[in-house]
Amino acid sequence: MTRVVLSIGSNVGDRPAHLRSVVEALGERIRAVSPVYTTAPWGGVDQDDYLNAVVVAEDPAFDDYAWLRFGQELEQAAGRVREVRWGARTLDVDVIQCVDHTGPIVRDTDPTLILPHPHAHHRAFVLVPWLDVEPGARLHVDGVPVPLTELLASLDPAERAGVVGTDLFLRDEGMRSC
Ligand code: PH2
Ligand code: MG
Ligand code: MG
Repeated sequence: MTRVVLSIGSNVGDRPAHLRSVVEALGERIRAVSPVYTTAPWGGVDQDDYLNAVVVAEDPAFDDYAWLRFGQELEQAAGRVREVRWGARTLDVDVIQCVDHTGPIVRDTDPTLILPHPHAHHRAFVLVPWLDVEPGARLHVDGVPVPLTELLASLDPAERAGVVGTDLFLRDEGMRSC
């Protein structure tokens, strides 16, 4: 059993539909879905604004690599082509944190999966929606668990100002209350 925090983003094509495809694929495994934000592109590549959200999910049979593969399959299904690092994409599914019975999994030697996500702590587009659904959450930075509120407070205000709420929902009517 693992509990995962996924950051999902899209800045090409039908952005809400791409994000919804993740929620649909998770189905009953979803524990929380954040509001959707429109976010200024992070990483220095000139591109359109993203829609971003955070999803928390649990699966009794998944380890961290299974979540990675799950995300990659959905990225492929959304027609994603891997080209420019931090460039435009139909769908990006990033494993931010994965907790098993021992606590948050730490991986720092496998370039295909670094955990916790090495850039999460300086990305307002991850921290803001994650805080919405898990206000008490902490993220390990250099091995030390730090409350998300502290991480967010230490960001450049401009970074945070680039993350703006929308009235989009990722879950259909019947799922909103769960
Ligand atoms: N993803 C990136 C690069 N830059 N910027 C925003 N605002 N949102 C993203 O999801 C994003 C990004 C590549 O992973
Ligand atoms: Mg990413
Ligand atoms: Mg990614």
